[in-house]
Amino acid sequence: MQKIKNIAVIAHVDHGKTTLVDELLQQSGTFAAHQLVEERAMDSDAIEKERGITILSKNTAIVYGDHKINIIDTPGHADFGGEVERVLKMVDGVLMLVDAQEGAMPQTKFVLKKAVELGLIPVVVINKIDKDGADPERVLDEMFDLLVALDANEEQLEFPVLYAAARDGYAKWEMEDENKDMTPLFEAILEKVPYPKGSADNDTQAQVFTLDSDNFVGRIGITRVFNGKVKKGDEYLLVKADGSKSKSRISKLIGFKGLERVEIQEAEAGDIVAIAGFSDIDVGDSICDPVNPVALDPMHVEEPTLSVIMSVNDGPLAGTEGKHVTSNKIRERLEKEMETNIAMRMEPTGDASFKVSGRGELQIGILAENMRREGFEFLLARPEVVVKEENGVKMEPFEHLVVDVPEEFQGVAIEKLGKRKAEMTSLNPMPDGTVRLEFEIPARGLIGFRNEFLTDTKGEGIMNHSYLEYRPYSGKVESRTPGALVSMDNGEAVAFSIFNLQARGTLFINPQDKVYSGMVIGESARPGDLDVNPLKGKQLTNMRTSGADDAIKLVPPRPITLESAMEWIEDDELIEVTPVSVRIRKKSLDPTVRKRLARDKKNAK
Ligand SMILES: Nc1nc2c(ncn2[C@@H]2O[C@H](COP(=O)(O)OP(=O)(O)OP(=O)(O)O)[C@@H](O)[C@H]2O)c(=O)[nH]1
Ligand SMILES: [Mg+2]
Repeated sequence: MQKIKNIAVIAHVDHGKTTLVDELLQQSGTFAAHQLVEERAMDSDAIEKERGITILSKNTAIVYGDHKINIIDTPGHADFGGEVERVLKMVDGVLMLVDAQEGAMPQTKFVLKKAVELGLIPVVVINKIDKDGADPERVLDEMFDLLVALDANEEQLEFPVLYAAARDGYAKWEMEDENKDMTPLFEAILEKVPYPKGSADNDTQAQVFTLDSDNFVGRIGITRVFNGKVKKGDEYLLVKADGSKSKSRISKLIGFKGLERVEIQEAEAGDIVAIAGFSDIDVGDSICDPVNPVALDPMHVEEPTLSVIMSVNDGPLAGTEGKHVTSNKIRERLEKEMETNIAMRMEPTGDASFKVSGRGELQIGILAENMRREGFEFLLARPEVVVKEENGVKMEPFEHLVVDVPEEFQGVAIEKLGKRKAEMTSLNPMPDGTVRLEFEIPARGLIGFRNEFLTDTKGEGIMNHSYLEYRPYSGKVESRTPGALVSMDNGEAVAFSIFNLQARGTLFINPQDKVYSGMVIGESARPGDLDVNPLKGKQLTNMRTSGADDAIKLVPPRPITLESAMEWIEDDELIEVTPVSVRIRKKSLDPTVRKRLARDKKNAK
């Protein structure tokens, strides 16, 4: 029987997980000498490459001495915490990375908490010790205190610690040791991570934790075998979360080797393999012995905290830019997403609209971004937190927020967060002259905060947050103050009128951009919406050429991205998403209807 270790690499965003996995792959000799491997090889998806972040967890396997090490690289952004929760149930140990300068951050706490709850002993890797501001001693203390605060047991408190610079390819047991290679980290994995429990002699029990597809064999379940064996060609029973069962043969069994996949004949308890042959295989499903099936616990991860209404585009430009525009197409696509993404939910809310829930704006934003790249077109409303009722009390999600600001911006940060119902829990001066402020804040208060925070701190503030828990509803929080500049006409924007409108606020559009009545073309400098005309040409002569028009010097518009739009919009606004554009519009395009609504709202106050 093969000796196997199963580990997940977990950390706050950007603390170096994917880079570390690169080095483990390199230094284990998994790649052939001539094989060209790009940086952060595990971030294989297009959006991951573009943004330099991991979105989906991915697994790989290396051979080190007489051991096989299955490694799962996980995402660090708080919105993908559900992904990490699920993966942790598939491994026997974790490499808990922490940046030697930044120290324990909100998502460090979140993932460590989940690991501790599952009884895993973290191998703490203090990474990026090459940084000028690195302070490994302090960070080690922080990690210890964090484990104490998380009620870790005696054994967990005696966690092993290594110091590393993943990018430079070394890890060591003591700071004084020489910077050599990753050998100490390999040793730590072999010595400190327990072997898988379970036995190849028991009845088969395996569980799917990620889905994948293959052009030739269809749906593939990436599966941890907990007991028994899985063999190509044999028949097994698939047990779903709802208890329903179906029998099928394994048509193809795939093992992992570095970045490659290889066909294998069988795999034993303890291993991680990809299985094809079950047409409706899903995340959380158990693959069991057909005679004596004992299903594993279906996976429950924490519920979504944020939701957005997605609906069919009904604006004047509908259908002009997208390929898939109907409610049926959107429904099919969302249903497909929910099969693999167990941290998200979807429910129809009308004929042509769906409520999509997830962990945060980025998670929902990435889904929307993927959809537009696939040719979809749709509208998104303002994100709302998922409010629950517990014993008759209205509850809402709270987040743990850490902001790092230069000292002079401490006052404004505290004041603005106060208005958003944040409570400060600590204030610590950092060695680099910044101040680290920690808060507990209703998730509602964070919507739209990032933009304001960056402006207030002249771009120097850094904020990070992660889900904490549900608490009683905290009352009204402040939202956007500036109004919108709303187009009152349909057509193409004219440079001359954009030039004149610059005095009214910040524009989102360029000359020649398509606009329509009710579309938001900028942020007003004042509160309250303003109807404006971006089509008005210069009154002098109709002989004017577009060349003359170009001569006007315009301030570059504020670019609208999906996520910045989700942060910015109000209840009465929508985002129009198409493969080529992201626009903001008023819910009701008719100016008279809008006036009446505004009046009603005012009277209601
Ligand atoms: N100075 C320094 N930088 C590092 C080190 N390791 C990684 N980095 C850099 O840190 C950045 C983030 O690295 P990633 O490996 O993508 O981090 P990650 O934890 O996988 O990030 P997410 O998957 O998005 O959570 C990259 O720019 C790396 O080059 C290190 O040891 N020292
Ligand atoms: Mg990564």
